[in-house]
Amino acid sequence: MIHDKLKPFPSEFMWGSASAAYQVEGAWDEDGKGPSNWDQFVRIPGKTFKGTTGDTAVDHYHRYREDVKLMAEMGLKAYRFSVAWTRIFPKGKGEVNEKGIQFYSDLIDELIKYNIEPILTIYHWDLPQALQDEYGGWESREIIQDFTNYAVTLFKHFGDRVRYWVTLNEQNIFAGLGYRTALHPPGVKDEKLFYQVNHHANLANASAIKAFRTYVPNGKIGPSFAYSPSYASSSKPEDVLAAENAEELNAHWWMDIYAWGTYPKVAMDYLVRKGLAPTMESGDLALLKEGKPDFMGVNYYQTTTFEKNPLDGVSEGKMNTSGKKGTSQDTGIPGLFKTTQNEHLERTNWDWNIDPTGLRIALRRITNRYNLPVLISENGLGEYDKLEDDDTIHDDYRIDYLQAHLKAIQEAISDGVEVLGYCTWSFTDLLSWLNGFQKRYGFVYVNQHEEGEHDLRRIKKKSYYWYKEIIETNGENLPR
Ligand code: BGP
Repeated sequence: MIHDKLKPFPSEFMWGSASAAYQVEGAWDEDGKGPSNWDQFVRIPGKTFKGTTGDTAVDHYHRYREDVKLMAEMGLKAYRFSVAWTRIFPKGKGEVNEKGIQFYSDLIDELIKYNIEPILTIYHWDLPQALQDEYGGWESREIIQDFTNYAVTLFKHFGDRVRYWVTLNEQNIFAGLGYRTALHPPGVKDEKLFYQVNHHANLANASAIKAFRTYVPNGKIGPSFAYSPSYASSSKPEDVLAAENAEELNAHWWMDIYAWGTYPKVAMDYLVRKGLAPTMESGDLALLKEGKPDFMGVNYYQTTTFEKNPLDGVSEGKMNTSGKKGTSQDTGIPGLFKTTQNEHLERTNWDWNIDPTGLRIALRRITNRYNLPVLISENGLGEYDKLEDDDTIHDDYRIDYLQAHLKAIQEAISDGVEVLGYCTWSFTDLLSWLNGFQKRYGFVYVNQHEEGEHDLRRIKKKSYYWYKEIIETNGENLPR
């Protein structure tokens, strides 16, 4: 659709930014916090870029007041952050750690003081290590009860002040990288277990949403899905079919469950044939149907292009975690699909495709299939930034990236999509899970590095002032 005039952004649009506990907080063993799976994983040699850890991260735990003040100065309308489960329950369950509750309560109050809407993510990948040790974490159905209990604790303490909630961040990524490619904890490669773990996560998600209705009846809740829309590499029908396979197994497999409580039929038939389908118990499907979200949270970074993959074709390829352009490899599932480079798109130094129109396509597909409002819970550009001698950072490439994506959102809104808000990834620079501190996303530079001097100073980048103006004008002056 080509519009001669675009609709304005809604007046209540949440101009936001996002983070996650492990990536910003630091203070990994302070004030009663227990160890998480990430605290343990990063200590295994070779797992992260130059062995970086979140022990200090960007020290948000001690500097949250300074960070929130920077948000307020910018005029930020919403801040999405996650709670570290191990601050609330150091062992995942049992006694509540009051100091953990206090930290998030203070953070929420600080945000509200400046009229910044808190968007609380219950789980952004940092599982209590105690639960991993006791019963394998997500591998066991016991997690459903423990996760629900943890979520209810948050509802009870913060439900009076927090209206927007995200249950699980990128379930598809933490299950996939944890159990398929072994790049995230617990570092397992087991395709069958991956589908089982994912089923448990679906049940935990539904169970928490069901409980939410009792404790926070006026709030809004949904998962955040890492959606990378599938393109076909050519108009050859076999490539189009490969892209259909990918959309069904990489996207509908999650979003159908979230929205409808049902697994997509063709994908399920395939997994049953392969002996990979999750084992279900009676009552599971009923619970999944009771977990309907208020919105679909979407983390959008890029699209993926697919072509036919023969039965003896490509399987797992390498991810680029070094920032050396061109070092990633294609991946695939033989008999289903394989990824291929899209020659129409530029790529970042970490080989992520830059595709603003893909975001519009994502929003359109979600709206057409599920008819749910969308919260864009993450979008941003990870790049090298240079701190100049005069303490400036000229991140025009980030401004270009975000501006083009905002334009695509406005076009989607003009198409008829309901978008609740836009959270950039991220507000301050933070730790990129596998890529260290050199892959930066923030509006605010943090002087933190793998090596050398790092005083954790906060410095506003050029993009900080750009987003401030976007917010002030409610996105009115985006270039056409
Ligand atoms: C998402 C995660 C974020 C964040 C972002 C950027 O998948 O939800 O936590 O890390 O991706 O990814 P990366 O840090 O790998 O560049």
